[in-house]
Amino acid sequence: MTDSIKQSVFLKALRGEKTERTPIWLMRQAGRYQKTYRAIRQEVDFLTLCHQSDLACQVTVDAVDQLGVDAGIIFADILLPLEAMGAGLSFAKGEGPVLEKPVSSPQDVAALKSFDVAESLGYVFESVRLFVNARPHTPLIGFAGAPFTLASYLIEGGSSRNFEKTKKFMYTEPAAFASLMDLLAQMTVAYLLGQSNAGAHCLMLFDSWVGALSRQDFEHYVLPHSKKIFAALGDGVPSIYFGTGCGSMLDLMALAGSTALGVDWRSDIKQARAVIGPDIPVMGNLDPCVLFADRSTIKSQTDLIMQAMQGERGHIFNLGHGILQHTPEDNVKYLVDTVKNWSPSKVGV
Ligand code: 1CP
Repeated sequence: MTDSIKQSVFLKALRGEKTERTPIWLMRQAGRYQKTYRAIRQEVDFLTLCHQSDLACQVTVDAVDQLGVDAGIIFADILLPLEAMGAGLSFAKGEGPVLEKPVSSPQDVAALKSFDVAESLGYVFESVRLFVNARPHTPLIGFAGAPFTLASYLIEGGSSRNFEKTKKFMYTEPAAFASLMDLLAQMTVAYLLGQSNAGAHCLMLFDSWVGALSRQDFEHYVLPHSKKIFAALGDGVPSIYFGTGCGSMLDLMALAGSTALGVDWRSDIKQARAVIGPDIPVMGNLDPCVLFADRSTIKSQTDLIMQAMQGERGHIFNLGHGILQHTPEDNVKYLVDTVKNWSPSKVGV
């Protein structure tokens, strides 16, 4: 790792060190809200874009260059490993993901392939290597989906609102559910370590839908697997654990062993920090829908978060979830500039 990366505001904040300003990057900073991304997507479909390392690197670089953010996140998707497991992934036009062979029985779990990550997902490692060469002074985040969130796509066969099938399977087939979570956890560790070996400077675990569970169920069915993952990643590379709707379980998530925690906009960031404790850096947490508002609203909502975290070490600014498709591009850039130039004296200006 170069010295400029080690001393970057992003990695310093992840170490809980004092920084000259608050670092910022944005979940889904590369995506359909961008003109350049849409132009590339006119030519290739989404999975092809993920599979072609040079293109995936290009959209990662475009987001970093256009926004001036403090970290890149490699362009990929949490569902790619499910494709490698033989679940049959496709993206129907204008709709969400479709898994052609959903898991609905213990036999289906037993039939899932464990696989060699380098062979099946080597194209993601190559995208990482290409980015690190292209932007040697920009920290890069590698990522994976967490077992519960991946299991929900496998069991539901796609996106879901209430996770009925997932929870039914979890409650009625606890042994098969646990072995599914185990398999996903093992695969996730290999996949994340592959990304850090390829040069990623930070690893993020997206447990986007775990907030659908009660506290008790999170603790019983999920937390042991998250703990195993972060323990296996070791201390060599910093990590971020993120979920949405997790306000009632942040104290439990803090036990998983990640370096930092991401929180969504439903939580008050200062209260979240109080629950998590001062030693775990916190990432967040502007409502992505604020970016549909006028600039004075974006500024005042940003001020609230910045003021709440003023003087605190270990804050990384982000949205509380990914940038939405129809977000005005200029507003995203305005947010990044606002955070980078923020000072207490400019509040309300
Ligand atoms: O048509 C398109 O171009 C596809 C839109 C798109 C994009 C831009 C999808 C489909 N995935 C992505 C990229 C992506 N996905 C990134 C890129 C890096 C960046 O942040 O810039 C990342 C980190 C993800 C991760 C991801 N994919 C998550 C976890 C984060 C989150 O949003 O909670 C999830 C849940 C997915 C699943 C997914 N991928 C795409 C869709 C439409 C969905 C389904 C979301 C749902 O179930 O509601």
